[in-house]
Amino acid sequence: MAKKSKFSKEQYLKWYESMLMMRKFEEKLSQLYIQRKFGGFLHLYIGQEAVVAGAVSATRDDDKMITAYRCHAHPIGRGTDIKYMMAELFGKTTGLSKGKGGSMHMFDVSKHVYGGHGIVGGQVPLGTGLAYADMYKGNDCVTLCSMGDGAVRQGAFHEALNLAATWKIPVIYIIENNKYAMGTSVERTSNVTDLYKLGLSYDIPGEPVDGMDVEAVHNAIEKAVKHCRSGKGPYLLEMETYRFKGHSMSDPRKYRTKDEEEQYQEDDPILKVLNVIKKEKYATQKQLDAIDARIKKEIEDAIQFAEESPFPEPGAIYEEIYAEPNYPFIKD
Ligand SMILES: Cc1ncc(C[n+]2csc(CCOP(=O)(O)OP(=O)(O)O)c2C)c(N)n1
Ligand SMILES: [Mg+2]
Repeated sequence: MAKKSKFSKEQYLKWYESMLMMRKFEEKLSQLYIQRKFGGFLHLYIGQEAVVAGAVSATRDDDKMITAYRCHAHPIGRGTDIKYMMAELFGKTTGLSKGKGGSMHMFDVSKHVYGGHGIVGGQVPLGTGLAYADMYKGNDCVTLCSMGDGAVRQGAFHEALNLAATWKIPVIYIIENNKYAMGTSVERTSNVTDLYKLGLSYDIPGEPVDGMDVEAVHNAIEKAVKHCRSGKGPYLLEMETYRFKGHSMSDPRKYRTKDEEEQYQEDDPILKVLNVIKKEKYATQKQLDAIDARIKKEIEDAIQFAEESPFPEPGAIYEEIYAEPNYPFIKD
């Protein structure tokens, strides 16, 4: 008899709704972008949704998340209201960062999501610092610091890992290996293509994970969290995943074949979750249709909210550039 999954019906439905929202939200964004409803860059996470969904289910709400510019799924996974994200994309004052951040800088500190960073690898020392702050304050939070396969070739990544291991900082480095950095394959950037091994020279344990399978992601993060919370220092996970769309909206994808793309489409992480829901009869077709309709309506409402919101006054460009020093965690 097949082994029963340790995950409940509720967990499966939660994963499904959250991942479907990530997907539908971004599919809509790509239409809106082509219609020039907003500008700037747009990098879609489509195909990689299981990584965020599994990370969210295996962590506490007060554990921090930080990532690169492919950053719409992280706040959605944490439950950020998408109307504030849509307004951010539209450059409106009601956006998460008052319209000044845009697609690449989705921050929602109330949900412990710290962006959204455009400099490749820039978030790795920052994430290490977030985790260090928690350690300094004496709580047992961990930080999930995500990055792409391209970011691991940056010096800052290696410096951060060295410090985290030396000081036993509670940070989980999540390398989302989607096989390409823009159009450059992992193989073209280094002899070391097993990215989970990159922490080993700093004594950081690392593992490869099937990043297209939300259960596998959850289990791996759960194990890494246990390690970090118990004071053993950092952990590194290589999520093997794939982005179904181009690097950004202007990418003809000439560096990979149609065959390769189709092969990964068969591994769609949302379809896998849906198949379990159907097989285990966790929801009827009517209930699934209701989830679909709910998501569609929420997205339409978010667009309306964004369109009806005001643009910032021109002078706002000078506001919130510098912050007053405020170090609440420094003890006398
Ligand atoms: C320091 C720096 N160098 C170059 C770039 C240009 N750039 C933007 S995205 C990118 C590729 C990064 O790929 P990866 O880390 O694999 O992340 P993915 O886009 O696949 O999620 C590059 C080189 C940049 N933003 N920052
Ligand atoms: Mg990549």
